Amino acid sequence: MLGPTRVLLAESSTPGDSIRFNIPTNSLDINDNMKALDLAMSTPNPINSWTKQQIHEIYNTPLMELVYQAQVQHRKFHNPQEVQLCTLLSIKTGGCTEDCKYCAQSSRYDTGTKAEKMINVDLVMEKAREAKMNGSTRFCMGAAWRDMTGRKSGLKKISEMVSRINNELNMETCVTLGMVDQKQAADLASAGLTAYNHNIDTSREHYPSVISTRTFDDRLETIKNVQDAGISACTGGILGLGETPDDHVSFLYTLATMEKHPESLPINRLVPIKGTPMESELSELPKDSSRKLKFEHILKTIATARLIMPESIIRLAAGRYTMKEHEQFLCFMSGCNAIFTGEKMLTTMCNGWDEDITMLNKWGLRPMKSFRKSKLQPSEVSKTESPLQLFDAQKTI
Ligand code: SAM
Ligand code: DTB
Ligand code: SF4
Repeated sequence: MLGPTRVLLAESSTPGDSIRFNIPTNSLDINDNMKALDLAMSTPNPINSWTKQQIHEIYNTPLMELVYQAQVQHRKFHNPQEVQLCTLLSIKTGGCTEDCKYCAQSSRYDTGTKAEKMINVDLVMEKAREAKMNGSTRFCMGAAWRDMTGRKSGLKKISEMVSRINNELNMETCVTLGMVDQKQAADLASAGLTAYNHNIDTSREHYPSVISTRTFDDRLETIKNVQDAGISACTGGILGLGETPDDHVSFLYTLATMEKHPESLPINRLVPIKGTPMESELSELPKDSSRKLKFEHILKTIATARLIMPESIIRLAAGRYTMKEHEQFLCFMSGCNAIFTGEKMLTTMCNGWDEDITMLNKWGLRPMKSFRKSKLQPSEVSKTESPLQLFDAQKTI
């Protein structure tokens, strides 16, 4: 039997023009000399030894080729018809001690978001049930906390929310509560938590310009604690914090060289919040500043992430409501396969379920089933239900 097929590009005399060969290889030992894009496209398993140079090379591939290859990669590792629908609920809003320059919930800035107490378990169950009725299979709960130190009763209540959502609704659960230590991560794992969201937010280099009250390495430690406890890491960041394309490469480098790639990778587009330092800094930048995020850089980041972390679920997160439908479509073409959908993000707007269901149906996409990440071959995909049939079936509990 032939080994894995390696797709090679033979350059012609016209720049950018290339002829494609499928060359069977029985060994991938020759990887060292391969072009980074060829390496990404030929690997049967995720690689975590990427260099910044390789990621830079992929990120700077001409956009049309980059998006095309990302879509091919996507189809090798995921069912191209499936999108994971996740709904978010803020269970403890505002009053946060941290100084994240972008955040509506920091008590340091006058953003109009008031500090509230943690909401009760019954209300959480009501919201989770509503999310399930609308096709979401993952329910994520967020709290405006720096960390879980001294929050024993909070952790107990959250563990109860997690196990009730798992057991009564059979939904996947995710929480984002700030930093956690090994014991807190183990407690959440015992409650049955599927995933923990903790973002690196941006590149190591740009990070100190955004947050001073906890370090980049603090973030990595929480992610390790979560993974060591057997919980999936949902780890990504925000684009549009005044970073440059090199920061995108470095941000992806940190994620792609983790011992285990994030199971889920949220890509937030900054929602500039009036009253935050980030909003005022960005509004002062000249129009043509290289620190202003361009839409094509969102696509390059998503497509590169898909190529170098092929198994991860890439989630289009905050700020999606600011994108036109064709822009969202391009994000999906580049390898996104998950969204937050529902009434609200934490404090900012979200695209509603009905609007999303209409959009996905129009594109021939359907919700991913709970606890299942299909890796069907395209030939098998056509045998599955139509998006509409499945959508309607899932709306009944
Ligand atoms: N307090 C916890 C923490 O910071 O880890 C959990 C909640 S926090 C709001 C979750 C993530 O939301 C942040 O790490 C950041 O990536 C994202 N986020 C917060 N405000 C945002 C904004 N205005 N625009 C885009 N993303 C934002
Ligand atoms: C993530 O990366 N994005 C979500 C989720 N993880 C918890 C949160 C986005 C919050 C956006 C700002 C807000 O709504 O306040
Ligand atoms: Fe607090 Fe999280 Fe907002 Fe930072 S991002 S201020 S830690 S709620």
